[in-house]
Amino acid sequence: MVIGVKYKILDLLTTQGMYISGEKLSKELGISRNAVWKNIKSLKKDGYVIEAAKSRGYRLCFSPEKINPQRLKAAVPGNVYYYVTTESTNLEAKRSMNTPNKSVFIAEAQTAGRGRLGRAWTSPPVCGIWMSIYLEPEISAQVVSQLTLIAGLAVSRVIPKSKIKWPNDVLMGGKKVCGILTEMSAEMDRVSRVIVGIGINVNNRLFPAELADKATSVYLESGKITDREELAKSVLNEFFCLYDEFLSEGLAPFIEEYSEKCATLGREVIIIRKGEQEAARAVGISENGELIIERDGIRETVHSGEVSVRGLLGYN
Ligand code: BT5
Repeated sequence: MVIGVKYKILDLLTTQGMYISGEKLSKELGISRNAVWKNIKSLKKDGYVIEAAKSRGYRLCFSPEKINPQRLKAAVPGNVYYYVTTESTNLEAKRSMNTPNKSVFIAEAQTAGRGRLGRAWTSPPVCGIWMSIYLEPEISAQVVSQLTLIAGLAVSRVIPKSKIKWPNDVLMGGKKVCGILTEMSAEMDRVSRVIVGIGINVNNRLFPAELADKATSVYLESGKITDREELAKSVLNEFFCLYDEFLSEGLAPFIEEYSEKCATLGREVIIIRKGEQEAARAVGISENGELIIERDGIRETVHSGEVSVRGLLGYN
């Protein structure tokens, strides 16, 4: 049996995260239906649980590389809530009740992973870190978006050779390896809960066609399989350490390091306001974590959501 084919089947099952027919697998890989079946059998022997349903095909239900929530707890001051599959860990954290501060919601797969502004986040099973950190900080609503920068810094400290694309992406080789979605609920400017969602592509070997030119994984950039549980632990240790310092000192102590890691600086950016686009140069990060831009010799700061960076992931 050709080892490569077996892992290609695993890639396809992992990337799709849903049923894929034997016919499609055989066509895509140029092998017979019988060879598909033999490889599936061999994957099952390795500990993968693959469900076969008549007329629908195969679906990956369990992979031996799963994260162990008890072990992850070592890096989490609150509770760990673990899901094999859920819609979105941000959603789970938001819906949760009586959750201790600094808890973590983590899933092997998300069926409706979310990005900003209603965009989708692709979260196939057992190859990434899809997690949300539940926080109850005593900070004003204006400061909450700074937690996105703190999370980005935590991730980029842990992933070698990574860069940050302001405000919420971590890049490797110029492509997106991690996205961050910070959400909050507040009453009268008093923040009651903040959810910092972090998605990291770790061992993904393939991406859907529409993401192929802008997404990457730690595996694709380093050529090495990474232990997701260890990586998640390192990110969480780093995050909670930065977070405590952030609560007492604010963002100021981190601006220098953030700026050094920030791939946005020195680039031409497009500012989008009320549908109008203007070009400017990104020159710095302010004490509040805003982007400082320069246009015709005049400097100003802009918030996230108003900026798109030319040459980095297109204009996305
Ligand atoms: C983000 O949004 O980058 C925030 C992503 C946050 C995901 C985490 S996973 C745990 C938690 N639970 C959730 O439901 N979400 C959080 P944004 O900047 O809007 O980027 C979204 C865009 O990135 C999409 O429109 C795609 O173009 C691209 N994209 C989608 N999935 C991707 C992936 N796995 N890797 C790289 N790029 C992706």
